[in-house]
Parts: sequence; C-alpha cells; structure tokens
Amino acid sequence: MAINRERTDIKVSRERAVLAAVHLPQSRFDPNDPLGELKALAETAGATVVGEMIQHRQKPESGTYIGSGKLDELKAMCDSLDAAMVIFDHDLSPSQIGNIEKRIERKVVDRSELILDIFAGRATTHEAKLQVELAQLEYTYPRLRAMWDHLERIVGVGGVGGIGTRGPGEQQLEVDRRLVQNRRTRLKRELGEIQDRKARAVKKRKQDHVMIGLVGYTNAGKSTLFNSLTEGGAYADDRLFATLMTRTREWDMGGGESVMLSDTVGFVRDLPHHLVASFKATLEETTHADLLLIVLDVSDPAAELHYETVMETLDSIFEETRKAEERAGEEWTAPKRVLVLNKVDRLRDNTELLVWMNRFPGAIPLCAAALEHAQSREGYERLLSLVRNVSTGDVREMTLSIPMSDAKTIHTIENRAEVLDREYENGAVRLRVRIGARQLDQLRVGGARITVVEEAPTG
Ligand SMILES: Nc1nc2c(ncn2[C@@H]2O[C@H](COP(=O)(O)OP(=O)(O)OP(=O)(O)O)[C@@H](O)[C@H]2O)c(=O)[nH]1
Ligand SMILES: [Mg+2]
Repeated sequence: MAINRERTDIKVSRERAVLAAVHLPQSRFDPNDPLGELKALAETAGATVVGEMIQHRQKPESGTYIGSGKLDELKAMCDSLDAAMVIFDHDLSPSQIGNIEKRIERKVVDRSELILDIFAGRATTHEAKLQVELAQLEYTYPRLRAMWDHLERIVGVGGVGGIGTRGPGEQQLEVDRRLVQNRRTRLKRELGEIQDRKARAVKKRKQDHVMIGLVGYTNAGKSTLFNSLTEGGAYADDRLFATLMTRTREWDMGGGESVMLSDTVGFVRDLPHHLVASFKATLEETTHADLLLIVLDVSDPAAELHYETVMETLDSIFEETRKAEERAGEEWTAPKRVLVLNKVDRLRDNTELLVWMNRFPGAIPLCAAALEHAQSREGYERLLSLVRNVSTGDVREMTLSIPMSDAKTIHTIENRAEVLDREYENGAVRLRVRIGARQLDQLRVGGARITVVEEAPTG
C-alpha cells in the first residue's frame, strides 16, 4: 500500500526534546512532579529530554494554547538547548500545532501523538499493529492538511527525514487522503472481525471458567502479579506500556480449584480515545470478567491520580459495553472491582498504607513481586479467599443424587463442597451439601450427571 508512513507515524525516537505544559485550573497532574509522567513517556518513546517549561493560565490562548510571551521563551530555550522538538503534555488542535511550529521553528508533538508513537513501537502482534495503525490514522489524518501548510515552510518540500517530514507535495496529499480513507475502512473491517471472534471466544470461556481480570495504570505491577499468580511468562518491566496485548492463563489456587486470569494493557491519564476505541478487542476479557483486580502502585506519588484515571476509564469502557450489549439484546453486568494496593514494600512507613486502607477498607495490600513478603502474606490470603468466593458463587444447601458410576464427580464434590450427609441408594449416592451455584454449573458443563433432589430455600 502506497501510504506515506512518515506522515502517519510521527516518530519521536532519538530526538532532543523540550517538554511543555499549560496548566489550567482544571488540569490534572502530579503537583510534586508536574512533568514526571510526560518525561517518562517521552523517554519511553526514545526521546532525550533536555528541558522543561510550564505555564499557568486561566484558559488557553486560542491560536497557540500557550501564551505568546511563553512561545518566545520556548523558542529561545530550544535554541540554547539545541532541541529539535517540543512535546506538549496535552492535546492540541491541528491549527494550534501549526501555529506553534511556525513560531518556534521546531516540530511539535502533542500528548496523544506521543502515546500513539509508543504504542506503535510496542505493537508486535498482528492485532496490536492493526489497532495502532487505525488509531494513528484516525488521530493523525484530520491533522495532515493544517500541519502540511506550516511544515512546508519549515522543512521545505521534500525536506529532510524525521518528524518534520509529515508530508510530500500538495497533489500527493490529495491522493494520500483517499488512500488513507480506504485503508481506514479496511482496518476497521478487519478489526471488527477480530473483535467479533474474540467476543465469542471470551463469552464461551466464561461459561466454563471464572474469569479474573487485572487492570490498572501502566507500570502498576499487573504483569508482575500475573506472573506471581500463574508462574507464567508475561513481560514485566519498569517502563510504560510494557504490555500491549491481553494474555490469559490458568491460575491454580490449590485444592483442585482454578480460575482464568488475564493481564492486559495499562491505562494512562488522557488516553487518546481513538486508541481506547481500537483496543476494544484487547479489553474484551476485562469487560466480561467476573471480578476485576485494580492494581494500584501505592508507592507512586501520583497514586491518587492513577486511581481516579483507572476508575474513570473503566466507567467509560463499561458504559460503551453496556450500550453495545443492550443493542445486541444481551444481558450484561459490569464486573465487581477490588482494589489491590501494590508495591507496599516500597512505602517508607505504614502511615501511607493506613490512609489507603481507611479510605478503601476492602482493599488488599500486596507486594506482587513477592507474595510471601511479610507485608504481603495476609493480603495474599485474603485475595485467595475472595477469588474462591467469586469462583464458587452463592453457596446453598441442597441434596444431590449422583450415579455411583460417575465416581469423578462424587470425588470432586467431596473435595470441594461441604458434605453434610451421605446416603446410598441403588446405584447412586445422595449427598446433602453446601455448594456454590457456580461450582454446580461448572460440574454440569463438565458433563457431571447430577440431579438436584431438594434445594433448601435461600435466606
Ligand atoms: N518493589 C516492587 N516493585 C514491583 C512490585 N510489583 C511490580 N514491581 C515492579 O514494577 C515495574 C512494573 O511492573 P509491571 O508488572 O511490568 O507493570 P504493569 O502494570 O504490567 O505495566 P504495563 O504493562 O506497562 O502497563 C517492574 O519493574 C516490576 O518489577 C512490587 O510489589 N514491589
Ligand atoms: Mg504489563
């Protein structure tokens, strides 16, 4: 396909960059380290951060977002630091980008473009690549023209490579627009197919297994916890967006019980919504989980902000899911959420943890990297019992009849449920048990020949 990649990928790697932010009264950032996250994102994308600038304003300047005096300062800063680009901590309109680029004579990348660039560098599977490409087309495509007008002046037609070369000549641009549109339609179709297939697979899996999802801010420790619980090979690293695709593994909880555990892509503040939309298939496990473990790095000074971001992101994803399921005439209930307070080993003292525990009495303190850690053991036990409860479902007392020939089922029930009474009749055993609704369902799905003789009323 003859699409010019340079215009759809705005690469950040190996550039000397200055970070800039305009803080409005409603802006959200970590007051102790206002540009810390952007710096981590920029470095993850491969840039070298050489300077930082913040302006406080009541509202954005209309044409340039940032004030005019600050623009001169920004240009001087870039000159003296030999910076090739400026990365903004928020999103900018195409014309704002154009105006700023003209004034500072440097490339400008906004927050969404930066995040998309990181995702582009991380995508390894076919599905992830399609998702990132679609998000880039959707975000970058409407911005091409305005950018081109100004970039032409900066780098000239057919100018040097790198981020500046977002476009070839004007005529080519029209051709490209059409190609981009076609490509977008194809990507959407292919991703739609993948998503439908995935949705069916996830729903089917849900019939047979209890599904637990790990969600949280990027770098919270989801993959680390996933590995500790399943002993299974997810890539965990101290960098942002280490995980892009969902991975599901069996979590053996002992005593013959197991659930399916999913690790997925991390969230981030102001996640480009095009990206969220195209990652729908990736989040399928999350929306159909029986329980979500929200992993929070409490040792991060911005933990509060991360918590809010994750909750809001989940709310908006679930709102979309609810609408979609309603349209499809399907029944759907949002998964329960339980907060995991992770990296407690990194807290200086217990006070901080106590504050979190007071606020969320049901939260589980953990050290995902070492579950047997002194500060983690109790939380781990609670996590196990909580997941076991979800896995059994509502426990009720009932009398079951199982043919003696189905020895496997009898054995499983004796092991997993509480047997109150036992009676043998011709060729079958009658068990009065306390058993979870979900356990019973699972046994039946697995082919067990169980007849419910009597069911004690609930309550
Ligand atoms: N000290 C400490 N470090 C931890 C703990 N859990 C995770 N880490 C570290 O935190 C970093 C991030 O962990 P990951 O498991 O990759 O985080 P993630 O949530 O999967 O991140 P993304 O995939 O990027 O969204 C790694 O360097 C881990 O070793 C913990 O309990 N204590
Ligand atoms: Mg991960």
